[in-house]
Amino acid sequence: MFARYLIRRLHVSSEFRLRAGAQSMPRTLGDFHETVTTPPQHEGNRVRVAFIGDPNVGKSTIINRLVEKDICSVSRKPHTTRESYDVALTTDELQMVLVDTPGAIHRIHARKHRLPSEMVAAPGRALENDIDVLAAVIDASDVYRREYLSLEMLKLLHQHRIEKPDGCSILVLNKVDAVPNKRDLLGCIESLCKGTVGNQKLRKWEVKPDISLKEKIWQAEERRRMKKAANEDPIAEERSEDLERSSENPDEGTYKQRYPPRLETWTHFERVFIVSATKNDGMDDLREYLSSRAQKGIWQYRKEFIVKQDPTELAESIVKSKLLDHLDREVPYLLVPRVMNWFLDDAGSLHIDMNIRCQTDRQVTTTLGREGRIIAKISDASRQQLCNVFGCEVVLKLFVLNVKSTKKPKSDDKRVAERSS
Ligand SMILES: Nc1nc2c(ncn2[C@@H]2O[C@H](COP(=O)(O)OP(=O)(O)OP(=O)(O)O)[C@@H](O)[C@H]2O)c(=O)[nH]1
Ligand SMILES: [Mg+2]
Repeated sequence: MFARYLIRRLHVSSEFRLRAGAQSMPRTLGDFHETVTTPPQHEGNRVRVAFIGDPNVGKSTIINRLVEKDICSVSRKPHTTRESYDVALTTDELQMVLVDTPGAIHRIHARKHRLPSEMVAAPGRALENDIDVLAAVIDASDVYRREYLSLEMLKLLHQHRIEKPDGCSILVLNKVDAVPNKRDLLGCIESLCKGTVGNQKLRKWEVKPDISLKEKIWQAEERRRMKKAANEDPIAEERSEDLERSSENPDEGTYKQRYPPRLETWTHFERVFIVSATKNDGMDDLREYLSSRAQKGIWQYRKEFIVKQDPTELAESIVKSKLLDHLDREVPYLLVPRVMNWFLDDAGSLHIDMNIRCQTDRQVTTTLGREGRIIAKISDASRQQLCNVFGCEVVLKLFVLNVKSTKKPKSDDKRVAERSS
């Protein structure tokens, strides 16, 4: 037991040493405001890039890989990013500001899943702020959506073209590690760009006449995978139900017949990138291209700036992403982490007390898990990421409580999960 504790402690400490020389997040609100409010004097090369795409396509993961820090919150569930914010990658000569945005969704979808309306407007609002390059991210492993651009995406691409005529847009096909047959990607690009990239016609690719046996096997696997995912993801649930119905009742047609890929294409993409953010494949090319789009100008942020989220908001979004990763179905969407206490001690360790606000006792028990096992995992994973982001030791206390409880709050009413390094 003690050995395991020691190993964990050593592991965390070695991470600090590795990152000691690197830029780290401001650890207090005062430091953060100073970085954001003091105007930069530096003139150099600068570029602003916004990442847009359907929910869960990997926008935040791509930004994390580009800046080589786990700043943006990522989870396996959709709607992890709730608002747009800037993340900067600054070197001596260049400042690249990357804008993470929530998944582009229709307001009806937002209403159905009780998502705030600001989330629908956020990607459009991000484009109002002088975006040089608009990166449209597609999940190449999603066979149902990888061949067309949603209407929301097209609206954003049009908006960008109007607001920044001298800007450009690029297509980023992500998650290629999860595409069994890489040849399929050619067909995807063909239909997404209508065969035109950088004002040049691409070679006409052949469309395969029939589905091969391999593809059929893969589709069966995909169906099984989606059924499993349906327990966690409301979008997957809808899709898997449709898939199930279409295979049972041939009269209803296949999924693709019922929801034919709409021919929504964009012929103004300047470049296409095929990447895998988790495997870090193709990210150097993408970073290099984005750097090449930089132009001379006054930097938007100071050199020390990393992310336009105050430290408490950042900590809350990290814990929220771990709740999404560890809890099933809609429960984690309903939970609200709130920082109650934030304190940097003389030894440089950060002490964070956070409430996880639930609406019912059932949510409290689900979040805690049997003998507090789930909350312990959430707490460990959150603390680990907080240590990396803030570059210091973090003592995190999570309090899971029902805010609607009529019982008088007593100290032992608060169920506590505490993990500290
Ligand atoms: N296999 C694979 N998974 C990936 C890749 N990139 C991201 N993911 C996974 O996709 C899931 C969603 O990633 P996010 O970065 O949160 O996606 P997002 O587009 O920011 O999602 P929202 O903020 O919810 O719109 C996570 O589980 C990632 O680990 C990739 O290249 N390959
Ligand atoms: Mg995101």
